[in-house]
Amino acid sequence: MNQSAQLPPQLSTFAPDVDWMYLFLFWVSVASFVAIVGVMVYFVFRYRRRPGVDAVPTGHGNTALEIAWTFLPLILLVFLFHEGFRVYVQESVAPQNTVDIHVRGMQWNWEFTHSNGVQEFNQAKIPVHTPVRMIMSSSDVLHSFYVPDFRIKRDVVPGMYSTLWFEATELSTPEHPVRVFCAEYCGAARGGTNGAEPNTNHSTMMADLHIIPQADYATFLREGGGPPAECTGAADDVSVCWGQHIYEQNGCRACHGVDGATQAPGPNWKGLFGHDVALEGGASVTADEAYIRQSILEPQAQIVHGFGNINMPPYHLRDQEIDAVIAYMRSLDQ
Ligand code: HEC
Ligand SMILES: [Cu+2]
Repeated sequence: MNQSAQLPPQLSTFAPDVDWMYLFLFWVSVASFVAIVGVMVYFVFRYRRRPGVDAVPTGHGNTALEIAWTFLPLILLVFLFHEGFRVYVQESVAPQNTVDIHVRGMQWNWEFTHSNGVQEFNQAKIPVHTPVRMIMSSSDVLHSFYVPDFRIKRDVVPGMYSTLWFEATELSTPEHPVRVFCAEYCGAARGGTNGAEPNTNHSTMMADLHIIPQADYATFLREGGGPPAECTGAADDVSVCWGQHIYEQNGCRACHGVDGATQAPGPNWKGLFGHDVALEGGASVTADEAYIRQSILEPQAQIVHGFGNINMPPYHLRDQEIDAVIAYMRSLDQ
C-alpha cells in the first residue's frame, strides 16, 4: 500500500499514523468521486430528453434519504476530525525526557547544537528509538524544517523558538541518511560586494540526519566531537585536515574562497593570516589568532573594508575548532 502510493519510507513513529490518515482520505475521495460521477452519468442517460415524454415533477422529497445524506457524512467528518486532531496533538506535545537539540536556520545552512555544546552543520547525529526535540530559531529569514521520512515540518522563525519532536525507528547508513529540507522559500543566491554569485541558495538548504545507536550517542555526548575520523587516520596534519573539514562542512565555503582568486561574497582566506586587513572606517588590524577568533564568533565587531553590505552569521565554534581553522588558513600560504 505504502509503496504503491509512492510515499517516502516510514522512519519515525508518526509516519504510519500520518500515512494512514492520508491514504484513508485519498480512498474516501476516490470512492466519493466514483459514486457521484457514476450516479450523475446514469441520471444523464436515464432522464435524458426524449420525444413525446414530458418532465414530471418529483413530489415533496424523501425524508429517509435526506436524513441519511445529512448524518452519514457528519459521522465521517467527525471521525476524520477526531483522527486528525489525535495525530496533530501527538506531534505537537513532546513527551517528558526528550533529548534536546538546538537548531538554527540561516541562509543557507542548518546548524545543530547538541547538549554537550558540540555543533554540527548540515548534518546531525540522532539517537534511534529516542524522543528527540528540536528547539529551533533562525538568524535571518523564515525557514521551515521539513523531514519527509519523519512526516514532520515546522516553520523556523527569527526572534522566536519553535519546537518539534520525533522518534526515529530505524538506524540509517552513511549512504542513506535521513534528509532535512527547507520548505520555506528563503532566498536565491545574492551577489557579493563584487557582484559574484555564491554557490548556494534556498534549494540547497539541506541536512543529513544520521540515526545512530543510543549507546553511540551517549558516548558522543560524553566525549564530544574531536576531529573527524578521516583526519585522525591518514592525514599528516590533523589540525589542517580538521580545519579544512570545518571549512567544507560548516558552510564557510559558500562565502570564502581559499585560492587567492575566487571572488566570493566574503574575503579570500589565502594570504590572510598574519597580514594586515583594512577595516571599514579606515582602521587596519593584523590578522592574528585573536582577530580570526573574533571574526568567527562576532563577525560584526570588525568589518573588513568593502564587505559592509553582507553579514556573516556568528559561528559558535569551540576553541579547538577555531585553532584548526587557523591551522588550515596558514597551510594555504605555504
Ligand atoms: C554568508 C557568508 C559567510 C559565511 C557562511 C561565512 N563567512 Fe566569514 N565572512 C563573511 C564576510 C562578508 C566577511 C567580511 C565582513 C566581516 O568582517 O564581517 C567575513 C569575514 C570572515 C573572517 C575575517 C576575514 C578577513 O579577511 O579579515 C574570518 C576569519 C571568517 N569570516 C571566518 C569564517 C568561518 C570560519 C566561516 C565558517 C565557519 C565563515 N567565515 C562563514 C561572510 C561569510
Ligand atoms: Cu531556508
